[in-house]
Amino acid sequence: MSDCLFCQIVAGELPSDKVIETDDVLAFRDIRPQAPVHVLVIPKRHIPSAHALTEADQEVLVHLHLAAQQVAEKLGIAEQGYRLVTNIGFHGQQTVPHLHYHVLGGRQLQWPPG
Ligand code: DGP
Repeated sequence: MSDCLFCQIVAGELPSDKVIETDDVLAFRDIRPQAPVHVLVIPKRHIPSAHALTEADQEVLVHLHLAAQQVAEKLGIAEQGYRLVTNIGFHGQQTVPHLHYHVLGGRQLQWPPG
C-alpha cells in the first residue's frame, strides 16, 4: 500500500465521494468542505505538488484543468463563478503532498486569503 493518502484513494484502498473519474484524473469531495461545493481534483499519477510539474506533465495538467471545469459545470457553480486553488508546501499550507486543485464554490468567496 502506498503511504500517500491520495494514491490510496486512487487505488480504492480508501473510500471517496467521487464526482468525476477518467483514465488520468479523479475528482472527489473534500472531507472537510470549506464551501457548499468543495471538490479535490487530482492526477492519478503521483506528483507531489504543482511546483513539481515539468514539461513532461503537460498532458496531465491539461486533463486536470479540464476536469476542474467539468466539476464546476456538473455541480452547477460555473455560471456564478468559483475558485481553483492549489496549495504548495509549508507556507502554502499544503497538507497532502499529492498535487490537487481545490474547486470551491456555491457561496460568495472572500479575498485576500489569510
Ligand atoms: P491541502 O491542505 O491543500 O493539502 O488540502 C488537502 C485537503 O484534503 C484538505 O482540504 C482536506 C482533504 N482531505 C484530507 N484527507 C482526506 C480524505 O481522506 N478524504 C478526502 N475526501 N479529503 C481529504
